[in-house]
Amino acid sequence: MYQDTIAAISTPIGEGGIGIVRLSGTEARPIAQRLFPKPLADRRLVYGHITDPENGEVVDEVLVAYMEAPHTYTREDIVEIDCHGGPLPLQRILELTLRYGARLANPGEFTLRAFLNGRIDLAQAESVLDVVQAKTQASLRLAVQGLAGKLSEPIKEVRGDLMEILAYLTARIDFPEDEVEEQDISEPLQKAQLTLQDLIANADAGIVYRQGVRTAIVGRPNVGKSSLLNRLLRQSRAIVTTTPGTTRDTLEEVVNLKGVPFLLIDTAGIIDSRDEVEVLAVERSRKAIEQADFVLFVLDSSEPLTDSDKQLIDLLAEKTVLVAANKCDLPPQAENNELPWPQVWTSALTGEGLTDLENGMVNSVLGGRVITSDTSLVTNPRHKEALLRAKEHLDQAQTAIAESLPDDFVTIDLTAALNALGEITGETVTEELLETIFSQFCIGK
Ligand SMILES: Nc1nc2c(ncn2[C@@H]2O[C@H](COP(=O)(O)OP(=O)(O)OP(=O)(O)O)[C@@H](O)[C@H]2O)c(=O)[nH]1
Ligand SMILES: [Mg+2]
Repeated sequence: MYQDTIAAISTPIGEGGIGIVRLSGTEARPIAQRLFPKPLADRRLVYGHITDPENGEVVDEVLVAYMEAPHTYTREDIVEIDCHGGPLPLQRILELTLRYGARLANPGEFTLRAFLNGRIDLAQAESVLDVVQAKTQASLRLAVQGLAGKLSEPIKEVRGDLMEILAYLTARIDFPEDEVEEQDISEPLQKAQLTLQDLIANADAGIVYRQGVRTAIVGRPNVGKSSLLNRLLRQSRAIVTTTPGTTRDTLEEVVNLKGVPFLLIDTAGIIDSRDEVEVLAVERSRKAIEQADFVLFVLDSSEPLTDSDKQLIDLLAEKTVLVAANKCDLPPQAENNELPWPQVWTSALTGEGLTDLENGMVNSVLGGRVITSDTSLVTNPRHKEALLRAKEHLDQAQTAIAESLPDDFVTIDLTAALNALGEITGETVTEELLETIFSQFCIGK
């Protein structure tokens, strides 16, 4: 089924120093040799020229590497043609490989083959994309650990333990009591529950590292939202003036705070308004709040709370919020302290409190969890969801045991838990799920 040979341009579109056309499959080498007649040896880089066999025209000067199966990215024969990194040489070489029998690869198909041929599991395959898309050093480190199979290890261990319990219960159902030696299953089950619980507890932090945090900076006009954004970015990105209503268009910038990628969204100050442009701007701010994972609510600490502030507070009810009581260089107003969220004092003017602000933001989104350099975390919402399902089934199995229900009740839940875990590592996975996962890759990966 996966015997056809695929080809794709594996480097980004555009101009670059080099570009790579990659081939994978049993015909990879014969196809390459049609365009590149010099002998290819396993894992040798050979210098020469790609020529069009039809007219003998030289297409580009190249280096060609042949890697023999099974010790390759896909576990199939692979040929990589390094040519000059321009759209034309890459396109011409790709076309020639297609002319001589290769098929254009689907998105992520090289990695899909690595999975289907058993070189990596599904979680590792997904980590490939995380490595490519990593936003900070910390997210890269977690992705590389995932690629190395660090996340899959505990999951495979739990699956192994559950399979043993299941085998024992099945034997007990199939054979008369006295033929199967009594075993305690509650304890190994509890161990599995704890492992899953640990993974789930840290998953939100992991997801934050992988995906970043959409952060809306909101507050009424003129409190210093844009000034704080500039401080966090350490550059004058947003326009700051003494006139309320300066920011009208939403502005987005990424900043890395302690390895956590924050996508900062500066919004227009919210105030009731009849001016048409301002009404639009306010609408955009509301949307920004709705879509945000996290809200930085900026107040002017030198003034009492106004109706606009209170109106905003109502919009923030369901959100994770950090309050920045800004303009703390001016004489304070005591009554600002009654808000139901953590608060830091800042001055965008002097820079005071900026470290507190950054720490506060990181703590708010990581829930105070400390991530050491060798922690490996669940970083993918799909994995977290499957873990939650698996955990729920284990809880039910444990209840069935406690209530001395017949073994079948336990085995049904154990099987369901096994399947849920198998969706993470790929032992139990549907065509649709594979399709969804690999369609996120680009062609050539
Ligand atoms: N004293 C003092 N002034 C500040 C501070 N932060 C901002 N300002 C001043 O407040 C005014 C408004 O700042 P902006 O950053 O434009 O405020 P904003 O919330 O983005 O305003 P809009 O875009 O109009 O909603 C400017 O004159 C800033 O220099 C601060 O911490 N202390
Ligand atoms: Mg502004």
